[in-house]
Formats: sequence, C-alpha cells, structure tokens
Amino acid sequence: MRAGSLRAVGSEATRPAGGPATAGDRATADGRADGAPARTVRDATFDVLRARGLDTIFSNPGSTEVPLLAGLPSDLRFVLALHEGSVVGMTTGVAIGSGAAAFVLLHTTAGLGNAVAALATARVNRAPLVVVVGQQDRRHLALEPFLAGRLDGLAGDYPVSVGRPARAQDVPGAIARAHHEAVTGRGPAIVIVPMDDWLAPAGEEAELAAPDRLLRSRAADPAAVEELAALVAEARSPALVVGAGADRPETWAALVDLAERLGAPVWQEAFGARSGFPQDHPAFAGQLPADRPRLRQTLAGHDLVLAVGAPVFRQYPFMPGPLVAPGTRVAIVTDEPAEAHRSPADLALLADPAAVCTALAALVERRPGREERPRRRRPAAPPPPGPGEPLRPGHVFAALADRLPADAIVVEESPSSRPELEMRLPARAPLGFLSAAMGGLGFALPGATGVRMALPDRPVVALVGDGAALYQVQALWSAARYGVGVLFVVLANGRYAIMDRLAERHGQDAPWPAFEDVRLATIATGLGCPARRIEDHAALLAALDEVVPGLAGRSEPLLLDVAVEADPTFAP
Ligand SMILES: Cc1ncc(C[n+]2csc(CCOP(=O)(O)OP(=O)(O)O)c2C)c(N)n1
Ligand SMILES: [Mg+2]
Repeated sequence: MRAGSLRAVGSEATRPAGGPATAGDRATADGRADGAPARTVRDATFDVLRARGLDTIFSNPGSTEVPLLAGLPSDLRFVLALHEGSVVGMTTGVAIGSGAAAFVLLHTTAGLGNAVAALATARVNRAPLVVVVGQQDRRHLALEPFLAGRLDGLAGDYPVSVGRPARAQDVPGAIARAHHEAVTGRGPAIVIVPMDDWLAPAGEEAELAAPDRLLRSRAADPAAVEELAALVAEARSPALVVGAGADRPETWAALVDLAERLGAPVWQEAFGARSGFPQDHPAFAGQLPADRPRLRQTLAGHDLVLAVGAPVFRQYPFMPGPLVAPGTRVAIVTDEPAEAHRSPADLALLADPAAVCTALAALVERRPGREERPRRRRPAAPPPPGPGEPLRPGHVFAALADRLPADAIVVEESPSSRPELEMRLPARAPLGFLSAAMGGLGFALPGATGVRMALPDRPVVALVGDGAALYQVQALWSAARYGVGVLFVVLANGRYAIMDRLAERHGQDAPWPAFEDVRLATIATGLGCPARRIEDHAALLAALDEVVPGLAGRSEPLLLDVAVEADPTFAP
C-alpha cells in the first residue's frame, strides 16, 4: 500500500535537476577522517524506516538535522513544507489517507514548538505519526549551546510517547518502537535525537528493541457482542450515533446492515472529524445538535442509543441538563480507550467497531415494516443571487453538490458555514468528509494536500474560511511544488464571521476588525499556487464546470478565492 502511495511526490520532483547523486545508503559524507565508514546509526535508522514503509521524510529542517539529511539515499524522499504546522498537517493528511503511519522530522525547540497545535490535531484526529525532533550535540548539551532544545514536555501530553534514547546506538530501536506506539496509540510518537548520534557507529550489538511486525487483533469477543445484542433486542426504538471512529469501509457496511435490520435512524456526532455512515442512505438522520437541550430533544423517544466510533456525546457550547432523557439507555462501541472510559453509558464495549457491528448485525432480528422513507430531506439549492446580490456559502456548496463525484473527499474548515456545508454536501464514500477534530484552525490546507498525496486518484476539495486559510497558508507552496491536485475553495467573507456571531450572542461588541482587504488569490499566486478570484455566480459555476470533471486527474492545485457574504446566523 505504501509503495507508490505518494505518487504525487516523485523522487525526481524532490531533488533539484542536476543535484548531487547519492552513493546509496552509506554515509560517505559523514565528516570523519578515519577512513572507511562503519555502519552508522543513520544507516541503521534508514533501514528501520525502509522496513516500515516510512519512505518519505516530511520536514522543515535546521542545522541539527543536517547530519541526517545531507546526502539522503535516493530511495528515501524528502518533502519540504515552509512551516512546521504545515509539515505536521500535511503528514497527518498522508497518515489519514493511507491508513498507515507517516514520518516527520522537526527542528529542536523552534520546530517542535511551531508544530504543537498540529500535533494535538493529529492526536485528536487519531493519525499515527513518527516524529523525530532534532537536538543539539550531546557532547555540549549541558552548556546550553545555541539551538539547545528544552524539548521534554514541550508538546504536553498530546504525543502518545516521547522517546529519549540513552545512547546513540539506541536511536534506531527507539524509532522502531515509536512506529508501534504511534499505530497502537493513534497519534504522534516523538523521538528526540541529538545531532551527533546520526554519524555514531551503529555498534556490534545492533538488535532493535522492537518486534519486526506487530499484529493487532481485531476480533470481537462473542460474549461481549452477545451482551450488547441483548441490550439491542430489548429496545423498542433504538437509534444509532456514529462518529469519526466508524469511518472505515467495513464499519460503514456493517452499520448499514445494522440500521436496515433495526429500522433505526443513524445520527452523525456533532462536530465529528469524519463521517461514520453514508450520508445519502435513507437511514441517515443528520448531524446531532451540539448542545444538551437540543440533543435530548433529538434523541427523545429512543429507549436505546448505540454510539459507534463516537463518544457519548460530543458537545460544543455547555448547557445544563442531562445528555439524554431519563429512561434512555446508552451503549458505546469504540476502539479508543479514552473515549470508552469517559462516556457516561450503561455499557461500553472497547473493541474494533467494524468487527463488533458485523457480529451484532448477524445477531439482531430484522424488524419489518419500520421506517423506510428518507429520514432527512436535503434542502433545495438556494435561488441564484439576483443582480447586485452577493454570493453566499450556500451557493458554493450547492454548486459543488451538483458536480462532485461520490468519491470526493471534502476537507472542511469553514467555521461559520459548517452546518450548511454538512447539510448540502453529504459524505457518500468513506473518508468523504474530513476536518480537524479539535477545532484548531490551520489543518485544511496542509491536511488536504497530504490526503491527496496519499490518495492521488480521489478528488479532494478543501472548503476553507478566509480566516482559517491564513493559519497555514504556506502549505499552498508545498501543494504546488509537489504537484498535488487539490481544489482549495476559500469562502472569502472578509472576517471571522463565526466570532462576530458569537459576540452578538454575547450581547457585546467585538473588538476584532474585519479584514476585507485580504486577497487569498494574491497570496496563493505569490506562493506559486494557481489561483482565481471569483466575484459572482456565473463565474463560480463556470470555474467549477471547468475544474471539477478533471479533479481526479489534476496534477497541480488550484485556489478559488470566492467572495461571499457572511451568514447572518450560526446555530450548530
Ligand atoms: C489556531 C486557532 N486560532 C484561533 C481559533 C479561534 N477561531 C475559531 S473560528 C475563527 C474564525 C474563522 O474565520 P474564517 O475561517 O474566516 O471563517 P468564518 O467564521 O468567517 O466562516 C477563529 C479565529 C482557532 N479555532 N484556531
Ligand atoms: Mg471568514
């Protein structure tokens, strides 16, 4: 799967034409004057990366990484992003798109510090990343030289692990373990490596303190599934709630079977990072409201709510009261321990959701005569703006809904218009919807770029607020440099509309100004990314008619900077 999975990042594109050919994987330029180079820690590390399919290094490097990178063997690729938030965002997209771990290299305190928010997003989005952080030379670290990093704890507890190899010779094993830790813990696993370690001899006893292969069992325990099935069988009117943890083809198939047998509605968790169910299926009932009163109201009448791959229950604004009405029982199936541990539920099953749902569907009896008409009607497209009237986000989403193929991946970062986006652009294939799970802006541009690098045959569209686009805007340079064919659509309302709406709700004036003078199309062009400014409906439709049919085969990004009016309401 990994080999060739980053086709958009061909090695010839990563090396300047006529650049130095490398002498295989020997560190000949190792700076030592004592003759033939012995096998180095660097050599052993490259073998660890090769054996694990970590053949691309995503980085923004500095001097502490030069001993590792100079003369990089030609079978390893290097991908540059111009800020560490973009490095990690892009790698997160690659890991999500490929379903496998991806490798990041950061530069001491400055690099790790810049990356922390993106690492937090990777953790909450459950993306396995192996993150090597370069450090100053061990031999004078105690003197706090220039660039010495105080790296311990800098990323808080967002990493799933932080490795500090005791000796240079322990570095390859620490990176092999970090790979296992990242995959098991589904997040970034950090290894801190002082710069002098790379060219140290690998040593005689070079075995890795890590298994070559680690198999994780996905089988569901039949006794546990039977207990869950009994709960479902007792329920008069069950409902399903799905979340990001159910976004796998096998889980979708099992949930469709289960929903059809039960005649149950299927709700998507509020503010989910990924879709847990085909949103064009008649059983799909929509996104759950993000506050308790409306959540209770929505789920009222169901005596059992089964959450799959979603916590119980994801909220946004706090409102008092219970999550569900008295008498509603709640069960959760998740493979994320923290999600199981914190969910107020009658029964939590910590196991692979696909395996559990497949086994559960086989145990529950089909309930004939239940609801078969669609649970949710999609809104009609908004009427086109009249002469002199502005475009609204709904026009953009409706135009895309008419044109995007079912396998399109929509990467969302359009805060004030997210509810309308979710209503108008249903996820119709696994990974059809992706957003930053924790709400930190700056994921969509690099994230969409990374997803498309990993899945070069799927159309990828990022729908991004103009404010959001500015947090990691330099990711557009990487998309252009590496020929990544994402369509970036900026909803340019010239302000932080969501913040304005929240301030209004607060009954107070907002002290932050608008920024109507910002032009994302100009910035994109300055970063080498083709871009157009769109000011009216006819131009929008013409651009989409031209671009969308070729999206799957695009080999360069395009940014459409679409002038829209800020929506006057926001009620997630
Ligand atoms: C890194 C980061 N900084 C600040 C915020 C707070 N924040 C949330 S939405 C928002 C404004 C988004 O503006 P824009 O992308 O233009 O979307 P609009 O509200 O206009 O739809 C801000 C500043 C955040 N979520 N993440
Ligand atoms: Mg805006």
